[in-house]
Amino acid sequence: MKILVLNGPNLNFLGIREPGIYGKNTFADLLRLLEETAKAEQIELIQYQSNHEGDLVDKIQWAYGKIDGIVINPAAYTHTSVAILDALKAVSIPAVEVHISDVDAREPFRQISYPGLACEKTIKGHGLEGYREAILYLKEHYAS
Ligand code: CA2
Repeated sequence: MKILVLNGPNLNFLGIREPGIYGKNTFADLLRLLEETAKAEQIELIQYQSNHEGDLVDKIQWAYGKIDGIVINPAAYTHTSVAILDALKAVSIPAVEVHISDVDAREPFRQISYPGLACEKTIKGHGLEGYREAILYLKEHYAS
């Protein structure tokens, strides 16, 4: 099974600022968790982080016909991006949305997710562990 993990803007700064909201773990820690999970679950995993909406749309389009499942944390684009929503709908690859923080307990503007409308499931507030949960969900439901 091939899974694409997408991370949106500023997530590469994890652990550097705002540890009260996003925890002390760094982006390098997240990459390690993804590698370990992929190895343990015998999954081929490709990860991609970008600060640019169009790059994320391009990567979702690239996944068409190549990837079996997408894990996506669109970061701030969660709350604005119809383009990412449309891309997920266009490729129709099973997707799980992940948020490190519990967005429901934060500002009202964080409580809407456009990409989430095209996702099978949303995991929020479980920290980095949410990414592992998302991978396991996709494996359980979509591994052939
Ligand atoms: O909780 C999440 O995972 C979010 O997707 C993170 C986004 C935020 O805009 C969403 O509402 C919820 C922000 C990611 C920015 O990460 C930072 C990392 C270090 C310092 C500041 C921001």
